[in-house]
Amino acid sequence: MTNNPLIITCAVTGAELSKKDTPYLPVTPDEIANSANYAVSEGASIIHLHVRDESFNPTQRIDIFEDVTKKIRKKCNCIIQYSTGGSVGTPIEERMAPLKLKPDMATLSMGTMNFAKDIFENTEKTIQAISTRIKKNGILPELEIFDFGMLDTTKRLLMKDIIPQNFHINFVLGVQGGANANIKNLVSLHDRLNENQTWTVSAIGKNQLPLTVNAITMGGHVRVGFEDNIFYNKGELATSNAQFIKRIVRISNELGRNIATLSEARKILFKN
Ligand code: KMH
Ligand code: ZN
Repeated sequence: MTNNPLIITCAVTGAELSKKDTPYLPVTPDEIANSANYAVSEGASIIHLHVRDESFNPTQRIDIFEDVTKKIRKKCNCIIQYSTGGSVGTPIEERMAPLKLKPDMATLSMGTMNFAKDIFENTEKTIQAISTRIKKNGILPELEIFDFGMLDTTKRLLMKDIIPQNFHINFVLGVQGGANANIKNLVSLHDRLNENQTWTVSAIGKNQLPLTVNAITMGGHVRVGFEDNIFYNKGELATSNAQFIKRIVRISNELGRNIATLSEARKILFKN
């Protein structure tokens, strides 16, 4: 077991679900900020942020990101990580627009893939454009690795100086079109990282719990929340994001791994 404290990310709402999937999904600015605050109060230190417009559809509108960010900052201290993936089909300029607000972190997806029935487009040109914007605004990128080849792309683009040297990795496993969410895949992906590389696992649906628990024992970090999973147990909807955080905190403590405070999380990720 590692003595590296566990950083918990909460992916509060995502871009793919609606209240039809679960009535507990936060979609208004107040709901998202309250849900983030509750998650942070239970032990999350990173909030992975997507926002919704007035019709509750996913949007990358700057004014809404600004509003939600202000609301979260008023309620609690945490690392705010903006999505640059948006939802499938969001034009690239829109995806990057909120980076102007200089969040602490932002996602950078490392390749084009099938995403359920759609295509999530991240050509080298797109990756370079988002990465340039991330660098320009002094933001720490979290590289979203949905499949094995995306780690090869990461190495290649690092050599070409297209992505910054300091980044966090998130293995997002179980999206239809990407690598399956199983322990063999997690271990193989992890084996390919440099020794000091920080990483998180996100797993879709019922695999969220087993994969995050494995990451705790492997020295990685975890992401939980409605973006990836809406069920607390089989057939039982979670009623809040905080419910997932509480469970991870309890399990991690039982396994003898402390939860990172915000300043510990900052030190681990930002190396300062
Ligand atoms: N909504 C997905 C298409 C990210 O946040 O950058 C992309 C996604 C990754 O959620
Ligand atoms: Zn996301």
